[in-house]
Amino acid sequence: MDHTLYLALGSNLDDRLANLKQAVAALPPQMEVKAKSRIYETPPWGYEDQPMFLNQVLMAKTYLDPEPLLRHLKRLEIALGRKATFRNGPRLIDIDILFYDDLVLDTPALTIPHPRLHERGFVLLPMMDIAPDLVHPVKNKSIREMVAFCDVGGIREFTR
Ligand code: PH2
Ligand code: MG
Ligand code: MG
Repeated sequence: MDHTLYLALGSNLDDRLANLKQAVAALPPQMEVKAKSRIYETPPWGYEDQPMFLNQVLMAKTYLDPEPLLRHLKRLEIALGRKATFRNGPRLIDIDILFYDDLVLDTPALTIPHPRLHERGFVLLPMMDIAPDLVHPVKNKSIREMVAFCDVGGIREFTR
């Protein structure tokens, strides 16, 4: 478990809270969850005509290398019930790699850090809960600095 990983979880179909909880529960033994943000309800970004999302970010340790990790997460999404839709469309569960150590990687299959995280309030605001001082290895800006420049309108903590 010698790599530090940040993951973003999102769901906007069916029982969104249960979907996030099942995803967190499904991460071991390949990943050991060390920190969880609060859960936020967030307006859909990119394609607006769909239900509100629940979003959460996690810090975990893993022994998997990035490509096997990505393949594993894709399999998990399907096992948790995700069906193929369109880009930015509704999904039962989305599990995205945000950061992996200080790694900067750009291949056709995988870009780390996540290429759009710096402009997404639904990622940056939850990241403020668990790693406000984490510095983006490409932008050279902390989460705290990036969140100040992004739109967090309509995002609220989710409480039932
Ligand atoms: N995920 C997307 C596209 N748009 N909007 C919100 N609020 N939350 C998401 O997780 C999200 C999104 C693509 O993965
Ligand atoms: Mg995503
Ligand atoms: Mg995804």
